Amino acid sequence: MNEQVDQRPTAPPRGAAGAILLVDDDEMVRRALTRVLDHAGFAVTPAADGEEALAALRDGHFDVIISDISMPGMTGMQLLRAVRERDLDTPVILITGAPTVDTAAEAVEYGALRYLPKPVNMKTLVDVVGRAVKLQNIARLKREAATYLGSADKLIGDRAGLEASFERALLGLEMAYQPLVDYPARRVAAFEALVRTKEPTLPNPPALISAAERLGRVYDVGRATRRSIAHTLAARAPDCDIFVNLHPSDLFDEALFAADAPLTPFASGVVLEITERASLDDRGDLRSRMLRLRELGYRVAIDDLGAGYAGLSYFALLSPEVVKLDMALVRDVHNEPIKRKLVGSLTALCKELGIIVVAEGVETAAERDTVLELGCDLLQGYLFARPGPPFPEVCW
Ligand code: G
Ligand code: MN
Repeated sequence: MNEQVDQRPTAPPRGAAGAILLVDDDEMVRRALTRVLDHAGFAVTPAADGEEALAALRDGHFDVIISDISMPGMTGMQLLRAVRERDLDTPVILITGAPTVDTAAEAVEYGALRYLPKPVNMKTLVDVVGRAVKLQNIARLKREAATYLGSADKLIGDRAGLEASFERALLGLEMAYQPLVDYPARRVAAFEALVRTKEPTLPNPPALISAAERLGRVYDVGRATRRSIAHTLAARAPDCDIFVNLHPSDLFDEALFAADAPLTPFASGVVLEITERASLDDRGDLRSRMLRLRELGYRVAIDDLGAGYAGLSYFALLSPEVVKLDMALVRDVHNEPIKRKLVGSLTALCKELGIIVVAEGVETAAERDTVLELGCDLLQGYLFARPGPPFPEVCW
């Protein structure tokens, strides 16, 4: 354990980096980890077993829980389940002396943020815990945002004729493009491709997606839009990225990954947007799928941040390069102190994690100036251009 001495970062004020609950039945491990985390500025509460941990959780707030998996009495996995019954957000990091693929998979399935083998590399631990504290802060702000904005409407459609409407809509799909601008540089950084339909019964993307979900045809929409986008891609400026919306379940469509898939040749210029409005159910291999997308050259954005109900697992699993703040957060941000604070804090935290922040739905100069002042990197909205045929001019 001597290695840890050299790896201690310069110490911030005691406890300022976050409150950690550390659960391990091995006193030596408890002491060693506490010492390192304490030096890194975390306030550590040690617990010798699951019961003690749950008692500590009843009494206090913790930003992150670190737990051994195999302990007498309650296991780390059982503790994780008990924690999740009451709280969906607090990141849990599990550590184990006997790592297996099965326990790793189970840990992630139950919502552990990370799974670390013993002996724990102290630098990794400090990094992972620091990141987890930030994710926990993002989760808390997101919940505040969702509460403040009210939850999105649920779409209710009529089953009759849905299939026929859907087929017509699919045949008449078109893509509209809207610029994302680097305003200070007066530069178009990217275009988002937005699906449009000519079918009056399914007039907008949410209606189309909802129909596709009910018919089990979500992949068909994704494949059709990606085909259409690929036709347009060659016509864009070379340094201009394209943002493409994916339904979370498209991540499980093998057609997305194929070498001859329409977007594959353009992957390094494509950012895949995954909305927070729909739930992302990990079918077990999402991590490896995300890796495959990165290997193909894609980057990933979380879309509509603040509007969805997605938990931390979104961030942990997707590791986005970009986040797009929901336009409800941007609307009147200059007049609403709570929105201003949420946008400022979310932007600052994301940027600390190296994530590019896009403000969506910018409609006025006042909104533009405020989101720029709050640190957003790229701006999108009617103020600059409405979505249109490739490629709309920007109104600076
Ligand atoms: O969920 P997603 O962010 O992909 O959807 C963006 C939607 O918002 C598109 O349908 C687009 O037409 C719309 N949109 C884009 N810019 C603005 C804007 O400035 N104001 C409003 N109200 N809608 C916008
Ligand atoms: Mn989008």
